[in-house]
Parts: sequence; structure tokens; C-alpha cells
Amino acid sequence: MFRYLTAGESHGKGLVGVIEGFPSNVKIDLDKINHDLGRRQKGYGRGERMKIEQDQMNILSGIRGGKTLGSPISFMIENKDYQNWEEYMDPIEGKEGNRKITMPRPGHADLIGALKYGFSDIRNVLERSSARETAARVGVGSLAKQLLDNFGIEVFSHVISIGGASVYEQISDKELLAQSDKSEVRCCDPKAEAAMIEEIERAKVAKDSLGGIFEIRIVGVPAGIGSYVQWDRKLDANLAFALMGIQAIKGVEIGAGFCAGRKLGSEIHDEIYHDVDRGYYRKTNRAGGIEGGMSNGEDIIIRCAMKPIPTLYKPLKTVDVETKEQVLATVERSDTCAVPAASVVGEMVAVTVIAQEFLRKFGGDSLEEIMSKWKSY
Ligand code: EPS
Repeated sequence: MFRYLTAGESHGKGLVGVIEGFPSNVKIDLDKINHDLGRRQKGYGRGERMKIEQDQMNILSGIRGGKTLGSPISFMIENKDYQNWEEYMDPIEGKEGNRKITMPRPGHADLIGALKYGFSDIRNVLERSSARETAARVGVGSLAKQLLDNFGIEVFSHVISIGGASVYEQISDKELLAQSDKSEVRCCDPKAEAAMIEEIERAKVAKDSLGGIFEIRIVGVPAGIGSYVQWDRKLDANLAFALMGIQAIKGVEIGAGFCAGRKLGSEIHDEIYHDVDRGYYRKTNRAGGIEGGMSNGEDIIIRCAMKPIPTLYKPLKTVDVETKEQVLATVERSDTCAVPAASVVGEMVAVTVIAQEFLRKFGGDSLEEIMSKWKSY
């Protein structure tokens, strides 16, 4: 089991990640990490900031000669935009200047964050609450993914709806799921993709923003990850916790999710079969690969709903925290739609939880030790 923390402000020097407890002797490919960081930056509907940044991981510790050491891994992802913000964001000399914000955006951390931490400048809140922070979580997830590669575990994500445009069919084919990387909205269905792009265009013209739903599928997870014996060891609980921790995520569903609440038991539960070659298996997967808080060997299927970004170019009503006057919210440069990017973040956050729980079951100090436990399972 490893734990991790992230640090960093959106326009500060960079984002930092620290991982403690990652096993030794895991081969790390930096190009793969930078590729994942790049995947998060893409997506139709993103704003101007992504033209400035080319996220790259600068590994500071815990890895030597392309292999993990078992010691804490730390890394930094530089904010190129810092050059334009040094005057305001320098840790010692930074000033509020004309970047001071006093008009909180409804739906953002702005108002309550400023009240809670005692700030007159809301920038102090938005700098950390910004989804820029997710770059660090993608960094952590990419390392977790490389660990799980050794055990044949793969993760995919794709967007299933943006605004009113949706994919109707369940996609389970790995080759097809991998196609989402080629789509500007990370959608594998060309018809839905065109409709999604249209929705984003419409929102952009209307100076509005747009949310959506993405799906994560994790393939190859052995049965028995997580546990039923205690609430905080349930795999679904830990996935929901971590995924709800992503900025703007308002709902998490496993398998049939909310739909299960409207069905009969006979319509929902996946009947059990056995075959000498396959062992136990199911013909359906409405449980989304998790029963009793444990993986059951089927694909893990999770959906997350993302609300529209709170920064609107046609701002909503708010109150100036200095004057208490009714005003319009601050317009901070933003994205019209970040659902495709969020699907990559979701993928990485979910795979991090799987890696943590995988290690809770098969854990050891080195990859070899984990491998021998896994093989004998
Ligand atoms: C964000 C505002 C925008 C986004 C940002 C999240 O940044 P800026 O204010 O610098 O234009 O692009 O997302 C990222 C920078 C990122 O890397 O995802 C916000 O307010 O949350």
C-alpha cells in the first residue's frame, strides 16, 4: 500500500507529488508518464492555458536508472505560465496587484474558501482549488499504471456524454475503448462525438460551460481486491472516495449504479457459472466487477458525472466580498468543457486506488516479492 500527497498552485512554480511506500524494482518509462500528462491536457473545449503548458514530469527522487528504489518518489511538473505570474505568485515577493479577486464564482471554492481561511484575495483559494492540480494526480496514476502493467491490469476511459449528447451503447471492446485517445472529446462513437463537439460549440458561443459523464473500465483485476470485513476496506467505497475528490465531480456510479435502484433483484444480479478453463464467470456484468466491496474478476466499470466549470464568460450574480455589493462573478480564463480531460484524470485516480488495494493484498517491498505472492494466488 502506498500513500501520496500533491502540492502546488495553478500559477505557482509547479505541481509536486510525493509517493511513499511504492515498491522497489518497478521499471519506469518516463515517456509513458509524459504521454499520460499530455493526454490530460487535450480535449475539445479547453481554453488558452493548455497552449502555454507542455506538462512533463521532473523526477526528483525515488527512481534510479529507470527503476524505483522503494524510497519516497517525488516529482515536479513545472508551470510554464509561472513566468507570467511571478510578480503575483512569488512565494516571498508576490503581490495581490491587479490580480486580486473579490467577486466569488458561484459553484467554485471561492467564497467559502476565502471565509474559511481568512483571505481578502480570493486568488489564494482558486490557485489551489483549480483543476490544474490534477496534473500531479495523473503523474501518480501513471506510475501506478506502470506497476500494474506487470500484472496484466489495463485501464481505459471514454466520454459517454457531454451536455445532451450521449453514447447509447455499452462499449466493452478494448480495441474500441483505446480509440478514445484519438477522439477530441475522448468518445469512441463517431456519431456521438460529432454531437458532443456541437454541444461544446453552442456553449462556447453562449459564453457558457458544459459538464458530462465519463466511464472508466479496468480490465484484468484479479478477484479479491478490497474487502467486505470493514467499511473503509471496500473497493467501491475507496474508488468513490478518490473519484469524488476530483474537482467538479458530483456523482460516481459502479456498474448499473443508480439504475440498480429501479430494478428487481432478478433483473440486476449477475448469475454465476463455472468452466474448467475460465473458473467462475458471469455472462453479464451489472455489478461493474465489484461485489461485497471486492473485485469479482470481471471488468471494473465506473461512471463519473462532472458538473459544468463554474467560470462563465457570461458571469452569474454574486456579492463582492469587500463592498458586499451585488455584482457579476469574476471571469478568470477558463475552459468551456473539461470532461475529456477529467476522464483521463478519473482513469488515473481509479488506477491509483486499484494499485493501492492490489498492494494491500499482494504487497511486498520489491516487485519480485509481490510477483511471487500474485503467482501463488
Ligand atoms: C482552471 C482554469 C484554467 C484551466 C485550468 C483550470 O487555467 P488558467 O486560469 O490558467 O487559464 O485551464 O486547468 C489547467 C491549468 C490544467 O492544467 O488543467 C480552473 O480555474 O480550475
